[in-house]
Amino acid sequence: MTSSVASEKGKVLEILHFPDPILRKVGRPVDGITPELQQLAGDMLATMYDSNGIGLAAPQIGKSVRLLVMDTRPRENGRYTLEGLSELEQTVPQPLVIFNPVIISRKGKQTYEEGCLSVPSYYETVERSDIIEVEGMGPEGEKLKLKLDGLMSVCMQHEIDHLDGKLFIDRLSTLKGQRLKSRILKEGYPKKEEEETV
Ligand code: QAP
Ligand code: CO
Repeated sequence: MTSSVASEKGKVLEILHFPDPILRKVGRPVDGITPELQQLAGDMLATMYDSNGIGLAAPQIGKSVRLLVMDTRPRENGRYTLEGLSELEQTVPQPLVIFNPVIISRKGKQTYEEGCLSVPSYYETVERSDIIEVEGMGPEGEKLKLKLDGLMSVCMQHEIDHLDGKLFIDRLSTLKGQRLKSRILKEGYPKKEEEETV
């Protein structure tokens, strides 16, 4: 793996859950890459892998900065494969670390049953753009321009929402969203042992 981000050595951080108010703050852009930000990206990857996630945004671990990490590659007994990834997805380096990501074009629509490490055990279908182009800065300060489809596109849009203080449960119909939020506020989240799809 040729990534300067030592995900294996990163610290596992605590993930904030809805309704934590930090998840509602808009993240500030980073000016330039620092060793602290590179360390943060490594810790976020470690945290994401530890929870079996495919994407994590800095506000989810309490940092209001415009940084997200992603790895949507299928994992087979500890190994990554590119099987099942679309042609476009195979062209994108993963794990992906991106600062200040901006969507510069969108095409078409797709739906996906999304979950979120900040809303554990709840899954709902969300409609988003199909193909997107994203610009941002990589972990060495290099300019990134990515074209994404499929799961990587969904995940990027979901994670950029976090940078704007938005959650996937805000993108459901008004009634569905309100019901889900009050249910979570009343019942909370299942404990790890009894975790199941609700
Ligand atoms: C966002 O979500 C996403 O409830 C990333 O018990 C989701 O990594 C993008 C997870 C779907 C695209 C499609 C959720 C793990 C992980 C849970 C995640 C859970 C354990 C969610
Ligand atoms: Co999320």
